[in-house]
Amino acid sequence: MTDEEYYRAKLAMLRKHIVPANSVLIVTHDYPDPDCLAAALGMQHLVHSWGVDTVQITFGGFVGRAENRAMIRLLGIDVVPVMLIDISQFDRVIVVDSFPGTGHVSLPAGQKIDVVLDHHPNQPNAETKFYYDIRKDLGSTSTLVSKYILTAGLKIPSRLATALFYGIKTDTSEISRNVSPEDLEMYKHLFDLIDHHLLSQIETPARDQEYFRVLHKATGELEIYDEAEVAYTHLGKISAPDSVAEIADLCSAMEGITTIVCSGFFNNQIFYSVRVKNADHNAGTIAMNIAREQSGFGGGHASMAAGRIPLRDPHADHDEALVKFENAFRRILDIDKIEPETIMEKED
Ligand SMILES: [Mn+2]
Repeated sequence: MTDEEYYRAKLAMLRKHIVPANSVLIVTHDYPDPDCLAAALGMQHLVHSWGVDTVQITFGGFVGRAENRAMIRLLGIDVVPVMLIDISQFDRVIVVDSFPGTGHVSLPAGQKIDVVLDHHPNQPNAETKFYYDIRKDLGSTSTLVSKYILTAGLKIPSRLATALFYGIKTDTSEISRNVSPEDLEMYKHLFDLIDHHLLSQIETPARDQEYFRVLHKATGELEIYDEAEVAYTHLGKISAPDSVAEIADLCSAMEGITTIVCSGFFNNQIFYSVRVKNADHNAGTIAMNIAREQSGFGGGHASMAAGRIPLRDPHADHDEALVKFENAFRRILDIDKIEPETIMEKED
């Protein structure tokens, strides 16, 4: 089977699970990132082309990161928080860039889902009733959706191309992590279609003062475990959970560090992100093991992963839960015997 035949067959199957329908709801993961927003926008384009009138994009949580807010505003992506949506009004439900039941999609328990498109290492089981295309080999869901759109013979308007390109770009760290030949192929294809001026505006957005407060906190709290090449920082109470991903990304640039963990309190949970630049370690496994020990949710890719741990008693001492969390990841990373230095101490 050629690549084209493969995608034609996949597209036909996908279509069969969606049409006929008058209305389709596309759900991204909570606190959406560029990849899931772009994949949703692409699916909206595709599903519209099948004659479906209403195609609404929705998400749980909110959009924290300034780049992602700029993306929604500048590309005019019409999104509505899931709490404002009556899901029963939609004929079909599509989930993009995540897998139901992993704790990252805000849908009511027992909600019927028709289609799931994802590239995370999630495993459907015998209970799985929906149609899925899970491509663990791809660096982004945007790549998969771009392939579908092109296979359908549709034109990709500049606004959509910009979204999909940015989705691939961010999920693969500019074609440097988790890249498959198809990611590269779509990245190159989309490059000629995007609005470069808009993209640069999205990538350098205006930032609120909170961003700089978080940055200050992140630097002040930064602990370095030199011999293990690990850095850790705790942001305290944060006003948007994607801050932990943002700071973890930023710390990835640090010389001499290969593993970064960042945590913060949000909504009576510890949110955390893990980044790994060393092929001997796997961020997804680390995030999953932390979650497992702490009865939370976690997982992801080899180089970037995340999780959250609900605090059982919201009135209890947050510090106690944090100590437990920190002990868990220190044990998992085998750095519990190493005395860390803060970045400020290291100066003198
Ligand atoms: Mn993704």
